[in-house]
Amino acid sequence: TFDDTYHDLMRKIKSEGSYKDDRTGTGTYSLFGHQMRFDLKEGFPLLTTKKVLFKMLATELIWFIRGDTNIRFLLQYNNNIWNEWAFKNWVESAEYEGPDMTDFGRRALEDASFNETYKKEMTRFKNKILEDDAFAEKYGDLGNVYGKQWRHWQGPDGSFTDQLKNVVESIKKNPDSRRHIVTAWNPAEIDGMALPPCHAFFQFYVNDGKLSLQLYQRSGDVFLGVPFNIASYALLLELVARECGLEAHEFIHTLGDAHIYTNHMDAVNEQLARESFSPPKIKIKGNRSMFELEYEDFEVIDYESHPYIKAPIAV
Ligand code: UFP
Repeated sequence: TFDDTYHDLMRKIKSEGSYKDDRTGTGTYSLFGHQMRFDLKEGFPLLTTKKVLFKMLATELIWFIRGDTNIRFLLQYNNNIWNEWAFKNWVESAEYEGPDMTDFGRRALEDASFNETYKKEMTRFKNKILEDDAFAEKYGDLGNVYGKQWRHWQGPDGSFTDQLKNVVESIKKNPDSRRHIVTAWNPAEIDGMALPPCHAFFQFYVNDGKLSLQLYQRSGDVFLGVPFNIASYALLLELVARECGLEAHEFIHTLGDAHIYTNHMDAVNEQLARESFSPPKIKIKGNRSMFELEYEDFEVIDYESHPYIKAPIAV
């Protein structure tokens, strides 16, 4: 099953991974280069040995596909995964006059009373993004993130490329092409980015009426990030296949630095001890183009899972 494919990676890191320090100061067990294959005929790869929040990855994917880079859209779905990046820009700006938020991520974990102040400031920030158009435009926009690279890639001469529309057109017109590529890795813009793209580069492949997608992910937090990344790209493959009148075949997930943070080991062992259920199915309702889809057009059918497992995120 899909869960086995994922559990194999966790087991392999446990047995063959080497200890490695990392940017966040947490420490990881890591190995370099691993590939997983998910055949979408078997269902939709939303893991069942822990609950994965489909709404979060689906609304994020729609956000990328729209080329939107402003967290306001995500907040409208109560999706908070990108908040910290926008909040950082706000509290570091000249206009911010609230309590000192220097190094808020680490301090919120270590200091309970600071955490209260931080949560209050974050709530105010979120409400202001939702209510105040000018504020949202100025402080909700993350700039050079996936949506921009997929839909408005800016070349050195200032011209824009819509990589996602182009790849859909090339799959339709010239299915045998070996150039069906989208890249979020834009070397000229990496320096100005808070988080250089993790899922950096993907390619489509057409054979016998079936479409496959391979992703190169340079860095994977195997416990927290990867389950999300698997479902997100499987969903993207479903959407592009539907758009092109093809059957969705394999999602191939290639990882560079595949790591488990040392403080996730107990959570990993808890998950490994669980038996999987059969995978759910995904339904895309109506006939809107993938570029106009709304979250309400998706339906996950028969998703049975073990409970969510909490683990600290490394920032
Ligand atoms: N990470 C993922 N998937 C993602 C994402 C981040 O696994 O989609 F955005 C993890 C990988 C790594 C950290 O643990 O976030 C990014 O840190 P770095 O840039 O140092 O690789």
